[in-house]
Amino acid sequence: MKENLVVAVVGATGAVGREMLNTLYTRNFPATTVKALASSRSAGTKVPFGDEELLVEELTENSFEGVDIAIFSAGGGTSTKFAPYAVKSGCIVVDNSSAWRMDKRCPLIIPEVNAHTLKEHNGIIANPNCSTIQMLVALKPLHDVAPIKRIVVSTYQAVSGTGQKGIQELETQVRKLFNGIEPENEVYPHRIAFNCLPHIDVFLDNDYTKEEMKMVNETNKIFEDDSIKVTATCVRVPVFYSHSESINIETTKKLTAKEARAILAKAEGVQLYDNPKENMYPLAGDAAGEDDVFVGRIREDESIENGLNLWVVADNVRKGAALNAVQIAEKLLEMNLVHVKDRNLFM
Ligand code: NAP
Ligand code: 3JN
Repeated sequence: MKENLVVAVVGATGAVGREMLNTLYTRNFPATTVKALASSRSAGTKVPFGDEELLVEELTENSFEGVDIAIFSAGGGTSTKFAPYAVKSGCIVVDNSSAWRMDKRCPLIIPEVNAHTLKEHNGIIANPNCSTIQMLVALKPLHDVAPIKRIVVSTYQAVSGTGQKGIQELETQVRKLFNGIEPENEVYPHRIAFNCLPHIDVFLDNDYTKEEMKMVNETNKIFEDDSIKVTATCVRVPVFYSHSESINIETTKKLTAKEARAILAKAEGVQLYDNPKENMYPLAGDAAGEDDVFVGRIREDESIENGLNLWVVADNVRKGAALNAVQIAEKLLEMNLVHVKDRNLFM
């Protein structure tokens, strides 16, 4: 393993960046130096790192000199512009945005699902969308036993998926409503407090949202199979942390609910939480702050021959973003892959 490892967190002041620092610290990631980078707006401020604080520096094209691994969560525009400079400096990028996810040169990684494709990396490794990550952590062990033909998913996504401003908007609206004041909407197109919005990210020409199509395209890339049919409806709900998903799968051979439970009980990164008679099923409130993906409500779909329904919940900021990214960085170390083959590939 490389000695004196230097890690940078780009977007360190954001909801994901802060969780990334927390995750690096609590998992004892073997970095000798951690750099906190953000825009000029927050340069000079401090962010917590365990018992210490890190001084936030402004992200520039020269920020990556001497940095081994940079974990980006500062939006697609920042990743598109700055990840190539990082690679040019010999730094490996783990990117949380959608900027590089569908680029053929960039592996799209969920460590429990497709870590083997990490060895093909060219300097930029993409972290999938949070909704894709939790869905595929739960489905991969089933797919290995009974290959999946079709997925129908509806999501119930927490406001932390929109970052600090989403959290703030829900809190402000709830406070105002309880004080008899009609709140304004600044972040979402409609009131999110006491409401559900079937609208995450922008609408595309096919009337799906970009978030919905991310789930489709990322699933095909990660499962390395474009023949798997996926259709998604993504909904923002007034929950602070953890996305919930209702997932229906059609498999190529029969998998009973009992068999599925037995498979998921042993699966890496999964906690089976499925005892309806005791009112036991995964809840957003319980998954918040946890690392695992929780699965319950497993039932055979009685409307088709080989189908299952599942309810899947995970902390979107942790497994959906920060934790998955740090796990990718851990795998890079474990697989001895902390080197860039061609520094100019993305310039
Ligand atoms: P957030 O709370 O709004 O934080 C945004 C962060 O990006 C802040 O640290 C901000 O720094 C920084 N930033 C913005 N523009 C910048 C620039 N030009 N140069 C340098 N830093 C800049 O958002 P978040 O929830 O943490 O999400 C951040 C990004 O992570 C998202 O845009 C998305 O791409 C990705 N994300 C991915 C997932 C996933 O599903 N895997 C989930 C959530 C988010 P300042 O303090 O200086 O403004
Ligand atoms: O809304 C959510 O729950 C997840 C949001 C993810 C997100 C937010 C802003 C920009 C992304 C993402 O990861 O796909 C992006 C992006 O396109 O980078």
